[in-house]
Amino acid sequence: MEFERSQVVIYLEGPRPANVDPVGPAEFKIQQLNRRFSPDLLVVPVGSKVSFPNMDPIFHNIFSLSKPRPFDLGSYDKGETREVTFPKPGIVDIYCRLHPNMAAAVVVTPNRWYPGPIEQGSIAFQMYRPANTPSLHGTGLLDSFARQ
Ligand SMILES: [Cu+2]
Repeated sequence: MEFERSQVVIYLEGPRPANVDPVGPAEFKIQQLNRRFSPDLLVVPVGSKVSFPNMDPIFHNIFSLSKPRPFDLGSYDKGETREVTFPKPGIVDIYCRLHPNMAAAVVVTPNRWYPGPIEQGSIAFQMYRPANTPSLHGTGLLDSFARQ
């Protein structure tokens, strides 16, 4: 199998079963650094909050037109940060109005069962499973998202 994409995200579909230890949404960060998003691919469970600190000595204006979570953070300067919460699963493409070469994506998963982005050539996959949970007997659908 030849990978056409450099990064692939794989996760299990479906809501968290009621008997599984609840792991709530978490907080994440995408920096604007050297006129790039860092990281430029982020996987978060639904409900998570992502902050977008500007580390550059120039303004950035981050926005998305993606259906799960359209937003526009406006222009802001070095040292400032703004936040976005992602209440729906889906893929959110993120850009900067001031720098058309800047692009990132946030993959919002319906649960926490994902291994994070997989580097090119790697097929290894470890499913996240909280402690004290019954084994999950493969009833979930695999979904994936690839980005160049
Ligand atoms: Cu910018």
